[in-house]
Amino acid sequence: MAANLVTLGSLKVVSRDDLSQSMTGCASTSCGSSEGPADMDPAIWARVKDHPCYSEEAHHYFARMHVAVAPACNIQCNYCNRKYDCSNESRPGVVSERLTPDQAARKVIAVANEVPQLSVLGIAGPGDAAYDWRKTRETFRQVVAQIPDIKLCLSSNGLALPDHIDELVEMNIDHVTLTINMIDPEIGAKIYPWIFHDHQRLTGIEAARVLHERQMLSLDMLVARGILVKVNSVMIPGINDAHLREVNREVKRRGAFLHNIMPLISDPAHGTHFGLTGQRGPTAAELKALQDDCEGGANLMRHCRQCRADAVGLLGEDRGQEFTLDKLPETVDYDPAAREAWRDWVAQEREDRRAAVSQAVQATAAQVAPQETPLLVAVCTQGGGRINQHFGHATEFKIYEVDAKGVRFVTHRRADNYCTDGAGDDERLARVIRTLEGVPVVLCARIGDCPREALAAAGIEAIDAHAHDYIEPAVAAVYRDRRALPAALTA
Ligand code: CLF
Ligand code: SF4
Repeated sequence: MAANLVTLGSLKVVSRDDLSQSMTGCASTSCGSSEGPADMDPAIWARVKDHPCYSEEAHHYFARMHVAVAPACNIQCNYCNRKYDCSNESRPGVVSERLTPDQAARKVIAVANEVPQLSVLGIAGPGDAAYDWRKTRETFRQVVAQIPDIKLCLSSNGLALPDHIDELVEMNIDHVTLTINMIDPEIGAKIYPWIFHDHQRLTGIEAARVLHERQMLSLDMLVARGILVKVNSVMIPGINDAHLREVNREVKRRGAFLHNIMPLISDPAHGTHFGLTGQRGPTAAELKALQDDCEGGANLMRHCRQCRADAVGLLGEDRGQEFTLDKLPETVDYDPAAREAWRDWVAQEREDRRAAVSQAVQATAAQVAPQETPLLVAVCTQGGGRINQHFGHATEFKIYEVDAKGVRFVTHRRADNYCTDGAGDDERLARVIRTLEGVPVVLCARIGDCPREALAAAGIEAIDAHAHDYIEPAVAAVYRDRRALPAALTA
């Protein structure tokens, strides 16, 4: 690769030549690990390594897209109102346009040609992918006929899923998300006003009991067939927040691969029951406390972005507006070249990154006392596992925690980008500073003097000396700078 910057899709990445220089520069730095091949069975790793939701590491490199082909739903959740016309909202159930399976297949192929990071096609509504099964099945069938290596993923409330389990297996659907918010129907009755099952509409405790039984049946059937199951739970303070610990234990016992505890999104403007009745969502601290409390149970996903049902791109970015129906060609043929080149590049990149991480872990363990307190570090990145975004362009910050044991991804925090049309916006900067509360360091590819000074005045150090380095080694280097023992004590 001759050029310093390689452009693959919309993502600019540093070339391998520059990588070596960058590695030399940070060879003594490093970090801890996201889950990777060292942390799991190789056969499982092979199935999740390119799935941005099932592997935190993969979400730096690979993209998912959702196609909104399944509008019908068989239950009502008190946090859901499926709107179709708001392209600015990012939350499950919201889409700009519904698609037929034919339109969806055309869109997937157009995206695959333009977004080489694409590895997963998910159907996550805007209703229930298993209830609206004929459209889900037809979409998957058409796409796989043209892109055989794309991973198929679906999301369901579990009520109708047992009816289609054999077809799921036949279609090689390897990843299924079940939304399970309770294992106690008394609690379920506060979340679900009704369900439609077996030609009947059920309400109250009876509805929640049937839903619970079908969800457990779905989980058991999927696990028995070797399909990887991620359980999504919506954390609803005062209703199921404490109960989700039991949910975590139970889904682990039954063989779920991952548990993703998400915050309730509740706003009267969304028109949901919870929004209109003042039910609040959890604070970031409440969510983290619950997630931390569940450590040791089912493995937790912490990098979920609560995607729209028509999201396109890396998690945290949404390129859906580039691929609306009016912009799609009438006919499109799949060209695998870009996706193949991307996977080759990622394979090499992963090896380099792991070597850097390993060195960094050793350096940190050797130089920092184990009892040193952890440090939170915010990172500006546009993917690729590198610090490669200007501070002013960041619309979210990835938050890492580092101590002598390593570097761990904790969460992301959203913010409005400080720079718009080439100029900084002081009000936005004030909001960014509030977003970074409790995080004393931000790493970015570049930052101007004004925002750097404003951050410093708020007690946040902005560092751009690690531009284009791997994230974890850079985070570890910052930690060592702050916490390393005097050299005489480590000799
Ligand atoms: Fe889509 Fe869900 Fe498949 Fe991912 S999303 S169907 S598992 S491909 Fe991912 Fe989005 Fe979170 Fe879902 S970040 S909302 S967990
Ligand atoms: Fe909405 Fe999904 Fe609940 Fe159906 S299952 S009501 S689509 S959130």
